Amino acid sequence: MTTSVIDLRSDTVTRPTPAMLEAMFQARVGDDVYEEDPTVRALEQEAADRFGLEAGLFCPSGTMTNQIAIKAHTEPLSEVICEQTSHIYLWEVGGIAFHSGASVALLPGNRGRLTAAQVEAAIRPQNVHYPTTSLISLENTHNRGGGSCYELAEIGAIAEVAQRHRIPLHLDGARIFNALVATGQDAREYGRLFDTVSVCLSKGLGAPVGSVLLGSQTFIQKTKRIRKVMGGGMRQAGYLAAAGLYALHHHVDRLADDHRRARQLGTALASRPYVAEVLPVETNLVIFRLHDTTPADGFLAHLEQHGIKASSFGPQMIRFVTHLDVDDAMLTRIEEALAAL
Ligand code: TLP
Repeated sequence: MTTSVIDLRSDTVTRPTPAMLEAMFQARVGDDVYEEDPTVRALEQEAADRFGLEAGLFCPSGTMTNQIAIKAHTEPLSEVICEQTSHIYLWEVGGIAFHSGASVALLPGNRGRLTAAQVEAAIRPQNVHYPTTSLISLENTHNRGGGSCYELAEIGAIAEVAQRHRIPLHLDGARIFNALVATGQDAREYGRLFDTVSVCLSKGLGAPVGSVLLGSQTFIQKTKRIRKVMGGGMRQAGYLAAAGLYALHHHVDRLADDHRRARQLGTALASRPYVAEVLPVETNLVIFRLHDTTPADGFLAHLEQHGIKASSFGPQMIRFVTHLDVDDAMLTRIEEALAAL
């Protein structure tokens, strides 16, 4: 009997469902650099409307939407305030320095979340020795924080600080739909509080490729040149946008299943003697620390023998991610493998 591999490394690993593939095959397409792809336009507008923002820009990746936003909001000799483990700083190859020539003010978060007081204290006073603070960036859900979600009230307080100091506020919302489903918050509240929002379609939503950057009409117009110079101007991208539209229509509510399965895995892990700590499970990411007596390499090798892939997330830290391609039968197999160690 062959058993399928269970891939818990990321929610980026999903493959399109047959229905999503069918939607892609049926897409009406054109050359998007000429702004003639009707499906890309439909996706950009629908994503913008959901957040109550004016316009959208379809890009190949979340790294690109974040880095384009940072480039458009900042200038050299300025600084971005963000959390010290945020994706834009930790996992985007130093892109803030490379693309924007900007500095970063790194703040320690509570599982990735910042407070308004922390942000306000990090805003630079006018002084020739300092860069100017040009952008505040938050991440929700927070990846390194274990899929943690912000309270809307805290974001509101940070947005108030940003507005008072006339500093734009960007959201890395790679997993914003996970946050919305887990908390019951309204996407339009995010559009009210943030100047720009990056939304990924190829994480929990299950599209093969793509992210959308949302903002005002003027801002998005400006970002088109930046996307072009980064090589992100795509042609008949409607085939990909169709997958994104399908995901928005069919894969949002089901994120609750991923969250339930992640909680179940969190509980199973907490009961294992070799697990020292499991971060609170709020969405689809489960981050846990192994006792020093169980080396992470050996633990991952044990899982591999059971056909399970997971990733190391720092010394003795492991991340499990639930997604569209992890079902309840697989959960049983994972629990058996954990019990067998
Ligand atoms: N995150 C990936 C890895 O890069 C770590 C993952 O497996 O979680 N923002 C956040 C919060 C992300 O988690 C990611 C991807 C991105 C942006 C970048 O998205 P892509 O991979 O589309 O460039």
